[in-house]
Amino acid sequence: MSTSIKTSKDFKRTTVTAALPYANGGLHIGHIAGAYLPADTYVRYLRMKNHDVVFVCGSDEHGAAITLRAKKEGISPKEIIDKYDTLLKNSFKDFGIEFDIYHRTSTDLHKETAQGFFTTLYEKGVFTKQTNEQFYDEKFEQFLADRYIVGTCPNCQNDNAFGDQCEKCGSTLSPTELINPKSALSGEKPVLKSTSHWFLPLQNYDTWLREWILEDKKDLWRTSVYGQCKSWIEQGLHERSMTRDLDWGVPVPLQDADGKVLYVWLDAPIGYISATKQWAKNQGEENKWEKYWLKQKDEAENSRLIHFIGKDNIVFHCLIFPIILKSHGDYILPENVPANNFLNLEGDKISTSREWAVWLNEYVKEFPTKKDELRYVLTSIAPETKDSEFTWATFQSRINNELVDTLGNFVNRTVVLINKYYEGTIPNIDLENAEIKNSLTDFDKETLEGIKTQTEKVSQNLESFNFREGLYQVMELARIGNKYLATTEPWKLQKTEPKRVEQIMKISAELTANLSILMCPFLPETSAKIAQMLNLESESKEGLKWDLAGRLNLLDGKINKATLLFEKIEDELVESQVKKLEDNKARKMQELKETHSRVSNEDKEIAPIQPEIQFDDFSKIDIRVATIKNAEPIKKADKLLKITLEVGENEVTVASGIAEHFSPEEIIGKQVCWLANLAPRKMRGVVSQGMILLAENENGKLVFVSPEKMVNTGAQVK
Ligand code: B3M
Ligand code: ZN
Repeated sequence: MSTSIKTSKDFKRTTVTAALPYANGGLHIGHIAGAYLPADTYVRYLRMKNHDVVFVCGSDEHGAAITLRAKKEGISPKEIIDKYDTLLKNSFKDFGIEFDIYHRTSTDLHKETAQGFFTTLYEKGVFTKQTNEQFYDEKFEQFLADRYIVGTCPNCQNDNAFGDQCEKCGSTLSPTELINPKSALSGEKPVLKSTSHWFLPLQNYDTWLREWILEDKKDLWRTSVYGQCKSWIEQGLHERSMTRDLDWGVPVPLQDADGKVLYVWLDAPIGYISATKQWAKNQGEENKWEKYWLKQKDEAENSRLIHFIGKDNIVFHCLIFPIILKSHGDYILPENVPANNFLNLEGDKISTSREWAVWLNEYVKEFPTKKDELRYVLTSIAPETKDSEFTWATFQSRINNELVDTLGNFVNRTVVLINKYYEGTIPNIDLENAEIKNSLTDFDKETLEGIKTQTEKVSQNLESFNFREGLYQVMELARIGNKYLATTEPWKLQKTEPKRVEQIMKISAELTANLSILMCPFLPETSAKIAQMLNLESESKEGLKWDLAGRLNLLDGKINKATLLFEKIEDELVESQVKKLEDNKARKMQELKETHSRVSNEDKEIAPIQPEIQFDDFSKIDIRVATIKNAEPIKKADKLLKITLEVGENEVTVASGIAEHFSPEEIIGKQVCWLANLAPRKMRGVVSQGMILLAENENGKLVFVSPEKMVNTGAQVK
């Protein structure tokens, strides 16, 4: 039996989550359109209704992708997550996405919460321990998490599919399904090696999922979400490993699990819970989180859980996380998961690696007064039912033709005329008075009815997560207003029928006030500007109250002067933004090409090989492994560092021309190869013994020739 559509009024409270962005990159408009803007719009609506809602998000700081990036940048995962957690948090804040808390999964509170979940499920016997073959990189001596394995997707032949997912066709994969798998660390073919992990047997929940989703959510969840769940369930569910051989993540809280961490997709959704716990702590009410996550004694007191995500996260939020919550037993389950599809950009997929993206922090910095414009465009083209596309030309046309010419024009004419005809005083007409109503024309009544009709339509669409249609219905009210003024033409009647003009301007003012309320969840800054112009008092710090919408006597007394809501987007802006994208793409492609050509040996120019020598010649040189114990600059010698090497029991000094490539502190402790029996020579007052061996990389930077693993100093290099 499918569940009837319940709305916010059917629940005491709502817990809204937005997908935790990985802390290894910035936010682009695809992320915003995909999950965060719809979530923020929805929560603003709930707050306007005084509904008890908590809105949580935070940085997803574990997972292979972060360790990959750390390796690539030669820094630690901690440095990566600290850098991007700050960028993510500031980007959301500067754009006006207003979470109740933006937490992070590297905190101890999250670790305890996630480990607690694992232990509960473990003690309930939910997991099955299996020893199986996993891909292992022999060069890096590391098991490879799914994300570390790259290969060809068996479904769409995409050569850059990951071991867990193909981002091109969205299919979920397992590493052994990849064609020609390669390690993302060493680039070499990984070997299969046995290791033990704890699996979640999804197949054991098949009957429950068929009831909980296929029956109960049939008319409740979006078709695309329901359809994806249906195909997963009908394809046949199987166990999935919930632990990984990684040195970065939430350690598995078991004795025999050294070096193993929780699978990021087990730990991350629990991040919603730990975020709510932290939020409660910040409120000084440590247990306040419970009513937003735990089943209450009286089921009617249960919070409603809504997950806002992109379509690539559906399986984790609709199948895996609910199974974990259900297995635990104390938690509520998601009521709805209004996942969006993907947003494309200027005819291509948005790509962080190719820098084919409009970054949120860059947009806010370049257009600090155009946040609502971006909200408007992204909601108007939101990929709610299928992928959609952002172009700067669309950005321009939507703003100029809809925001400026329709919404801005109507509001401006109404406010200007009321100031012009009545010095800003709203005509004192009670539109609910029967006698007044009878004196109105049919067109007046139709227009007033439009206020109520549009209020109903906008409410219904917000309640059913149809934000694109909801915003369209807000704009429909602005179109009704424009048509009303254009048809009644009050500016022609002012001298002959002043009383009639008072009616027209009162109706226009009340319509404008309703516009301010209805647009508030979608365009908060514009709503506030209109409310300020109309002196439409927001009753509390949350701003306007939703229950004012649809009413006809919201305004009385004086209003303020008109202020400009939007300015036209000029062609130059569109051209410069498209050029910026093209330039970025060209630069990135050039970089990738240069890196490729430099690294691919076949076309690399190398220094000519020295004349041939005999083995006896070679056996004369003596190269040893040494450890750099100390390093310091040499006075008046910019290029030289005075290096002290530990060689077995001895210490030797070498003057090495690497001062422009390394700072002393960054090389202390490094193991190097040292040419031991090169005749000593005096350099800038330092007697240099032997020579440290270095190579020059593709960028002309010097790199040490070091043993692959630590060895005793003094060891001979043969
Ligand atoms: N970190 C975001 C992504 O897949 C992922 C979401 C976690 S929500 C618990 O891009
Ligand atoms: Zn694919």
